[in-house]
Amino acid sequence: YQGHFSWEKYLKETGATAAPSSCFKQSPTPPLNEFKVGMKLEAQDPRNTTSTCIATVVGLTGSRLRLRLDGSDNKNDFWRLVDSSEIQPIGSCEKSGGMLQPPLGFRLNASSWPMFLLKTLNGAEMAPSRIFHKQEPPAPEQNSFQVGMKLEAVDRKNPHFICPATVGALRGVEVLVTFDGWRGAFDYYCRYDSRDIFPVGWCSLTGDNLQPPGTKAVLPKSLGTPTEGSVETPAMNPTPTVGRPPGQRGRKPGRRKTKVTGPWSQ
Ligand code: MLZ
Repeated sequence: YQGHFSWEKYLKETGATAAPSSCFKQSPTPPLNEFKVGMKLEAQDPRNTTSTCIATVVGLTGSRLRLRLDGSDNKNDFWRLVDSSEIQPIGSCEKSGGMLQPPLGFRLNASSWPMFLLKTLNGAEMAPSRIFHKQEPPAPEQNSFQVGMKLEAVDRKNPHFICPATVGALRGVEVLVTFDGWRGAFDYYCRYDSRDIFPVGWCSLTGDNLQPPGTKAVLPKSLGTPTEGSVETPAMNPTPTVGRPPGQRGRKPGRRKTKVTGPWSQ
């Protein structure tokens, strides 16, 4: 589902180019997602990466799984690509001589972990090994992103969202991911071979829901206000800001209630 956002129009509008798929550590065709809600598997605890835990698939979105660690709460869900090396079939840990661990923040007494493990696995639907992907795609040899290139990226503050983004800067093996229309509020640096960044068109191939850009455009300093260095671009803002009482202009990121579409909409 693509909402109403069209990369084709947006790239024209912004005069920008898409980062070539050779820049990314992603497979050229997104990996097939054959998981089902309710299936259990082994996953690294994202808050304690030396632990292998039991996780349940609580949602599916494109080539990604929404996972919840058994024995944890529902406030710490995390998302993984189906070809992530951080997930594996149940039994893998034991095969390699390891022990399944309780998740960080296990809601019961630690002494009840062995019994909890038995019960959680008893009669569980285990994700079959054949639906796991043998390995992650290879990482490109070097960071070949360039400032200004467009991409799709996981919003790490709202990891269920994948959003249109622009390379804002390069720092060795790192890339500054800036989210279009959000004035820097969600930006982050990641390695060029991060699994959280995707080529333009990824979501339309996986069926993941690509969010439209926000409505705040960061303009060159010479055009922005001296204090903020950023203003709203009328051309990109569907709601006129003139005529509204002062102090009510624009919105704070994170408070938007309604979906907005720009001139790049279909
Ligand atoms: N709840 C927020 C989400 C913002 C997501 C921004 N992603 C770059 C809002 O809709 O305001």
